[in-house]
Amino acid sequence: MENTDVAQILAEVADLLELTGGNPFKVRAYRQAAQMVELLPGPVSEAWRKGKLTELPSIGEHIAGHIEEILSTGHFREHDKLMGKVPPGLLEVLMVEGVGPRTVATAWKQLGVKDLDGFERVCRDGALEGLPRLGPKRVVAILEAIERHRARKGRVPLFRALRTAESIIKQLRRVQGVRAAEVAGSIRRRRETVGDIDLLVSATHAEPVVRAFRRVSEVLEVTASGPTKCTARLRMGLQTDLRVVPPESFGAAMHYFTGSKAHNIEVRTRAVHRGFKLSEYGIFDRKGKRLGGATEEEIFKAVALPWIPPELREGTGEVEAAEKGRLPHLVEEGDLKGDLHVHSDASSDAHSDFEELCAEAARLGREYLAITDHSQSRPLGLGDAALHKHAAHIRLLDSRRRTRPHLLAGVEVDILPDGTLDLSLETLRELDWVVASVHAHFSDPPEKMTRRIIRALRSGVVDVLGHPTGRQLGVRDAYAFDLEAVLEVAREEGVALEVNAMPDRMDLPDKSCRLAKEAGVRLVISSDAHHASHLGNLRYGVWMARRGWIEPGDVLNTLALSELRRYLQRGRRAASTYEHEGISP
Ligand code: DGT
Ligand code: CA
Ligand code: CA
Ligand code: ZN
Repeated sequence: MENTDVAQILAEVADLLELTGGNPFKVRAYRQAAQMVELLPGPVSEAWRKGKLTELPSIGEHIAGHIEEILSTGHFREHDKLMGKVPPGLLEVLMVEGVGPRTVATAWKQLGVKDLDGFERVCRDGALEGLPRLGPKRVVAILEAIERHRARKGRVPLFRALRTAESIIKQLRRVQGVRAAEVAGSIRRRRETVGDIDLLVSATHAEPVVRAFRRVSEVLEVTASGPTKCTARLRMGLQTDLRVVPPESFGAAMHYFTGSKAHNIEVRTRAVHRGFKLSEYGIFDRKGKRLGGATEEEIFKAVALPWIPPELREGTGEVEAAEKGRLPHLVEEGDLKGDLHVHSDASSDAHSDFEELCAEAARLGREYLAITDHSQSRPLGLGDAALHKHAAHIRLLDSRRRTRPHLLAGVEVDILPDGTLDLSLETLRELDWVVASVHAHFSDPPEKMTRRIIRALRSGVVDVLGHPTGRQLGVRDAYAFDLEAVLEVAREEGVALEVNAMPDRMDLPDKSCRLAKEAGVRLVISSDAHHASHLGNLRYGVWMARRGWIEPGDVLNTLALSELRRYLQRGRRAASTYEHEGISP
C-alpha cells in the first residue's frame, strides 16, 4: 500500500462522513490526516513499522489506529460501512470544483442523483436550479466545472506518478542483467501531470526483466505483454508501459520515448535532411550503417545538436535554440540559496516549530529561510499586533543563532477580494519579506481578479505574489486572470512571482514562467513548507522553472543572503537600479 492509497481511503471517509451529515471535527481530522500522508516524503508504512505514526503531525492515536488497520488488512471497516450507505458515484461529483457536500447531499436525497452523469443531467434539465442556493448562474458555473473535471480525468499529478515510477525502477534495477532502468515520457520531462508511466530498461536479455515487471507489487493487472514490452494497469490507477532494449539502442529509445512527440518530429526531420534514419533503435546513415544509439548524446551529435535537457523537449523552440548555441543554462536545485515561503506552527495548518525548520534547512544546506505565516483572515491567522510580536521573536532568534540558516521575518498576507491586503501597510513595511496570496474568492470574474491582484502589487509593500494561479493539480484549475497585465505591473513595481514548489501546486505553470522571464519579472522558487519535511520539495518548483527556460539569474533566491539584503534595501521599486549596478543574481 502506498501513501496515495492510504490517503485516498482517509479522504474518502471524510467525504462520505460529510455526505451523511457526520461530525465536522471528525471530517476535518480525516481530511488533514489524508493530506499529511499524501505529502509525506517517505512511505507511511515505514513510519508505521517503526511505531512512529503518532509522531507525524495531524495524526493522533485514533487516526494512527485507522492507518494501522488500513496498512495491515488493506481495508478500513469504517470506510466499507460508509460506502454501503452512499452511492459510490457521488464521490466523483464531489471532485467537481466548487461543488460541496451540501449540494451533493441535496441532489442525492431530493433528486435521486447517484453519479456524475446523473448530476450533469439535473444541471441541464433545470431540476437543480429549483433547490435552495442554486440559481441559474451557479448551475452554469457547475456545468463548466464538470467539463474541466472530465478534461482532467485520467491525468495524475507528477509527484504521485514519480513516486510509483521510482519504486518500480528500483525493483527493476535489481534484476540480473539489467544495465540501466529509467523513466521516460512526460515524467522525465517533468510535466506537472502525466497520462501514463513510461519505463525503459537496458538489458541484453529482455525476458527476465518482463517477468520481474509482471510481478512488481504496484502492478494490478497486465493488459498486454510481449517478449520485450509489457503494458500494465497499476494499483494507483495509471497505466505503465515497459520496454526492454539492448544497450546499443538505449540512448535512441530514451530519446524516442522521452518525447515529446513534437520534439521528436523536429529532430527526426533534421535526421532526414541529412539522409539519416532515426528510430527508437538508433540513428543510421543511407547505407544502414549505425551512427549511434547507445546514448542520447550520440543521437543529438549525429544531427549536429548539443544534448537538450528533457524539460525543454516540448517542440517550443528548443531545437532551434540548440542549433544556434542559445540553449538556456537552466536553473538547478543547487543554485537555490534559501527558501522564502515557509510556515511555522504559528500557522494553524502547519506543524513544525522554528527549531525543527532550522534543523532540516541546515541539513539541506539552505543559507536562509523567510518565516511567512498566515495573516488574520485565515483561520487563527496573525493580526497586526500578533505579527509584530512574531517578527520580533524571529529576529531575536536569528540574532542568537550562530549557524545557518538565517531567519527573515516575513508573512504570507492575504489579498482580500477588493485587492487590499489583510494587514496594515505599516506592519507590512516593517517586515523583511512579504508574500501576498489569493486564498479565497477564486471564482471572481477574470477582470475582477486581475484588478484585485494588480491593486495588491501596487501597494508598494509586496515582494512576491504567492502561488500566482491558485491551481491545485487534479483538484482545482488556475483561476482566470490576465497574466500579461499582472506581469507588466509586477515589472514596474519590482514584485517577483513565486514558483510554488508544493508538489500538488507547482504553481507558476511552465508557460507562465517563460512569459514572466520575457516580461522582465523575477521569480522566487519557494517550498511553501507546512512541515519541516516539505523543505526538501524545492525540486518541484525547479522543474517547473526549467520547463519555463528559467536560468539562475532569473531567480531571486539564487542570491546569497548579503546580496538579497542589498536588493531588498534598495527598495522594491528600484529593480532597474539593481540591474544597472550589476548585482546580478
Ligand atoms: P503523457 O503520457 O500523455 O503524459 O505524455 P507522453 O509524452 O509521455 O506521451 P506517451 O506516453 O503517449 O508517449 C511517450 C513518448 O513516446 C512521447 O513523448 C513521444 C513518443 N511517441 C509516442 N507516440 C509517438 C508518435 O506517434 N510519434 C513520435 N514521433 N513519437 C511518439
Ligand atoms: Ca507517458
Ligand atoms: Ca506511454
Ligand atoms: Zn498560500
